[in-house]
Amino acid sequence: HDARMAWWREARFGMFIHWGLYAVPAGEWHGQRTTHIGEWIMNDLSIPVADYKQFATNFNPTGFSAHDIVALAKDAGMKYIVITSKHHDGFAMFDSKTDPFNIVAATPFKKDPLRELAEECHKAGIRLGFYYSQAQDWTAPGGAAAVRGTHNKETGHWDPAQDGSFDDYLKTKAIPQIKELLSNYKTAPDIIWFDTPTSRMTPERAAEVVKVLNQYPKLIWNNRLGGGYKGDTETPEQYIPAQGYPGRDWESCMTINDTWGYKSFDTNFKSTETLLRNLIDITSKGGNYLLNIGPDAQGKVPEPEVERLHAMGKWLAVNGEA
Ligand code: JFZ
Repeated sequence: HDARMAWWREARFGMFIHWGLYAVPAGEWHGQRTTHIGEWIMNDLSIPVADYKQFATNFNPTGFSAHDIVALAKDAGMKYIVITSKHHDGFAMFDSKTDPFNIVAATPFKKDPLRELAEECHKAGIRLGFYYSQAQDWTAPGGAAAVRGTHNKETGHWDPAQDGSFDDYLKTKAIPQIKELLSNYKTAPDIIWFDTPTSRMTPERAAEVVKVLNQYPKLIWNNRLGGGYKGDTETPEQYIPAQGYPGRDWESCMTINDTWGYKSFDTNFKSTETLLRNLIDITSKGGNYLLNIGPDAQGKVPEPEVERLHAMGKWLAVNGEA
């Protein structure tokens, strides 16, 4: 157990990347701007499944460079990257034979950015993790949706196309895609980062996922699988626990502005000074800092984010410990 966590404990600083189809609307749909985080736009504006899927026909992120992103992480002093392989919208950012709603099969881009990222990370000695939304899936029939607003009080759904059996969704989409993520690339990912289990992820269902995870003895996974599983890491979100988590590994994940997924009009970027203070505060309490960037629909990292990461790296080069 400890040997498996050794690299993670030394890492201290990682890059979270929220990148997906939501970068196309970038916070705005039919003239309406979401007031919430960008990657939730489908849910917050009740976008029908068919309309949301249409975004894929316009998703051609030719500006994406895995090389540049890994170089940016490295320059910032980050030791690992966790990228959204599928967020709550159900769109897979990887080559999936399980489901055609993915970046290779459904977009003009036709390439697998996670493959490129895995290769660049491997070359650069940067560890790689895949975020996977195991329970919420707003475009797959039977996928869960957190119950919000005017949506169905029991299922959270807002479109009949979302209706279906959660067990079927789990068996025919989520678990097969988790297997793909673990086996598609030359090396298995170092981390699977689950999120928002919802009440659907019962102990029995979560156990089916754990069976798969257990085939990868080096794999690290977080505390958001559900079903009572504690996982390897605590994941305080947007805050720094005053005392850390005695006896537990933990990682504060934070946005660099006020959204995870790209929103064209969110310019509320934290200062480099604030970001450095967060890093120092977190690491002094024994945790890791997972700081988010949100590439746009071209695959480009917003310039204010690039600037801040370089500035952090510069400060660390002078004042930090290698
Ligand atoms: C979740 C996602 O819904 C969100 O889109 C983003 O990916 C974020 C990293 O994770 O949001 C959460 C999850 C957990 C908490 C808050 C927001 N929490 O425990 O307070």
